[in-house]
Amino acid sequence: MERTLIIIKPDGVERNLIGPIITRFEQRGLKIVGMKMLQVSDQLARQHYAVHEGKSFFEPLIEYITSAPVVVMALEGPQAVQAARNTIGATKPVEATAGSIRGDFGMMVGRNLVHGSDSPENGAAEIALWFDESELVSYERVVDRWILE
Ligand code: D4T
Repeated sequence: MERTLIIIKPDGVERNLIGPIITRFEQRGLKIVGMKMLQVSDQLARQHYAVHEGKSFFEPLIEYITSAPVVVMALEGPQAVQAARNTIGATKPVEATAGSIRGDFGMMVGRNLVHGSDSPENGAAEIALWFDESELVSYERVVDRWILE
């Protein structure tokens, strides 16, 4: 089973969209195997977005992700990375398909509400960065036979 890291960013929290955003992933069939709310430190933000260091949007991105609490989730499912990214929508909300989270709730790239890992490898690495192993759970859902073949 594949895992992906989802972050409901500060605008999602401040706009009271935690519930509606989690609902999208739950309805899709992805299984939540870790979830918590935290205030992101400057250090964690820089580690998470290290690949973007030096780009023009890097400092505003760090300021944004540390500006209010976030909710982070580890989600599990077959091709969880791709499924979650399709549910999230394109990076620029104006280009995101209607029906996706960004397409329904967002307007600007610097306020794009949600993060989702971009590969299975990054999913595993990001979950290890944001969660302690003891914060992740393993369980069977009775509905799984109606979601997974
Ligand atoms: P995240 O990583 O937040 O899920 O976004 P994406 O995977 O969809 O997009 P990304 O890694 O290319 O960008 C990371 C983060 O930087 C912001 N950003 C990006 C920005 O403010 N201006 C830009 O031009 C780009 C490309 C938005 C998401």
